[in-house]
Amino acid sequence: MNDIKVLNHAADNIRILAAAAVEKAKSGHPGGAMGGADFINVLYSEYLTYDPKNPEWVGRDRFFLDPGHMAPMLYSQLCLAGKFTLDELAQLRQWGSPTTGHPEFEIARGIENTSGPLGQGHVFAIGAAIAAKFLAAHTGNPTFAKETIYAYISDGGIEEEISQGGARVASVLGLDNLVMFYDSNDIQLSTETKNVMNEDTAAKYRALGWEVIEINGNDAAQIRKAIEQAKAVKGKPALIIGKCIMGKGALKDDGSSYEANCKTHGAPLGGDAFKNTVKNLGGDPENPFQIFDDVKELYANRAKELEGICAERYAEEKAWAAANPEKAAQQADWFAGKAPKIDWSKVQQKANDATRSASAACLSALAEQVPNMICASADLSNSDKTDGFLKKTHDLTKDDFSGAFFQAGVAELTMACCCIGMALHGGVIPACGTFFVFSDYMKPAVRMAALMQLPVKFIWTHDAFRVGEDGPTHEPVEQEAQIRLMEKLQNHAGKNSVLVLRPAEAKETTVAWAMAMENTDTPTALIFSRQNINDLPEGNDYEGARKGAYIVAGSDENPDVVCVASGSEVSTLISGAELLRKDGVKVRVVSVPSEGLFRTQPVEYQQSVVPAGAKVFGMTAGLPVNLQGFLIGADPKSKIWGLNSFGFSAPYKVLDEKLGYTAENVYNQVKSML
Ligand SMILES: Cc1ncc(C[n+]2csc(CCOP(=O)(O)OP(=O)(O)O)c2C)c(N)n1
Ligand SMILES: [Mg+2]
Repeated sequence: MNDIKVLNHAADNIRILAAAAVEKAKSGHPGGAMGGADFINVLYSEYLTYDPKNPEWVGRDRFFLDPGHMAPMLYSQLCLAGKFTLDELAQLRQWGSPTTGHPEFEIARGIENTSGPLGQGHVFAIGAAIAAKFLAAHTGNPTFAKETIYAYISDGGIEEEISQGGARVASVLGLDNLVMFYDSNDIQLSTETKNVMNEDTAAKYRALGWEVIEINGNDAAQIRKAIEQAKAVKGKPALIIGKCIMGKGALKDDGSSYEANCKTHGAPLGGDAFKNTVKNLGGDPENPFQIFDDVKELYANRAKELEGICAERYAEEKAWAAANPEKAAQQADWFAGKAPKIDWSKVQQKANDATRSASAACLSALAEQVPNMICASADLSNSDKTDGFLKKTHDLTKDDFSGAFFQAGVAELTMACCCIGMALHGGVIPACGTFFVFSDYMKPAVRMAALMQLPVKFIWTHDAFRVGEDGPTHEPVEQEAQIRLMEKLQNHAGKNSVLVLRPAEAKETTVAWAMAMENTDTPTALIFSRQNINDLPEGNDYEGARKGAYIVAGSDENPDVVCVASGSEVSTLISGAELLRKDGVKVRVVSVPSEGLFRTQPVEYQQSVVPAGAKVFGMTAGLPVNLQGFLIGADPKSKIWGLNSFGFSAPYKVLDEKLGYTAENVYNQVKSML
């Protein structure tokens, strides 16, 4: 067992490094990092099981830092563990440096995730814990049952509403592989915590079914004991509430205490205060970027210890792999993130079906053919038709993770963050469904998935105002425009950050799902109709959807007008085209499941679908902006028929009539352009 004095010295070392990095950057958050140093040091020097030589090891423990602003603490810790150099730490927040502000994830460097948006990060950890349980049940590899997922949460994360959803899910699923540390330092960005929160957090989590352990979060012996206790808990998640001192060891320029002070939350300690603090913590203010000798030894010893621990775990894994060669090969593919092989010919679409039902047919095949897929719904499985998946499997439950359906309850952001956490864990393919209008509740998570290039599948049904009878609150109008903005935004790799697909009808839905499953490096959003939609004409080449937009079968050569739409509006255009043809108007109909994808095609292809100077008529059940890209370079008479307002309520056929989503209106609008 390590000497407590050495542990304290190491924690002081982390405090010095974190404060120094922020001081050098002239920006950042030293206070919380200094308070949490004792916990992270005990965790890394004695408990966190990972292979320093093989960061991708699937059976490793994982540490998720919810308050991303405490990145200086994690970077400093990872310096002690040899994952970053002191020079790299000294480049905190600088252009091109590996020590960014709020890092996302970089497994090679030991960063599973830090969440900038408070609250999401610990729910990513909950998702990872679900993935570990799922993999334990579905592979039988004993390593997954030995994983512990550690989450670190702060006052901000506890206050965020998502913590309610996360705590509920973790409890109901009995995630005893989850240990969460709450850095309860009574201070937040602009106030003391007592000004905004008077709950009894321990009682709250106990009421939610968690094991709660309360300690002094700056006492290494208490931290050690608490982690032991938390790891031993069976059948429920554990929360360690550590009372921590914000800015522990910090002194002001006059030498008085700078502890428990809001000002240390988000600014360098500054000048003499910094120097006094470093001295107080036993460092050299002139040369603060140092690792003490006894701390080096502590981590060298831990590295040796880990070698032994990993060797034992690898031996177990090897024995399992030898006995289960097929499963072992499959597991390797799962963690490589390969697109699964799927026989789509097994999907038989019914004629003129709603695309949500067509999606159910695809999900049914996926449940049978993709054994590492987890599908979720926020209590809408029979409406969003994720029940197509559910009917072929069963719910994940506390005592049984052999199923593959995650009932998230009515908590869309929680559900999305759990799915992100599953993807961060690796080895599984998560998908989640709800009504499109509630994508609003999920947008912050979609953004994180997009930023981190995680292939989560978002299934959104009831795609337009045609849910009218439910009332205006349930009618998406601006949602498609919002989510399509993410198609215009590129990720670090220079790819559209989200693939957004709104297929025109049932068979195109199959292709959309195939594209979603083949897309392994960004999230995919799938937007489906509630109502039935007429099939596209015989002979349609659905593979065109892979280019984002394509000419629908039955289109005329040398058209007078090019009509563009996505989703069910494509079939409205086809009906309108029939009327126009009676008048001798030549019409081309273009289905555009994704304009973002279309814009990545060679210009020649784009021009072959919508030639420059063409008269274009677009129809969208969302804001006109959804299709306005097609007006660029088009004949000036071109126009988009869309919705510019919301607030209607009626059966959908009446709304179609009233709002102009009819063949007759297509006819009238196009005629007025010619
Ligand atoms: C969703 C979200 N809202 C607001 C912020 C801005 N912010 C960063 S830290 C913080 C408060 C942090 O308080 P606490 O979590 O207690 O951290 P400590 O001050 O103890 O370091 C806020 C409001 C954020 N990062 N995420
Ligand atoms: Mg705090």
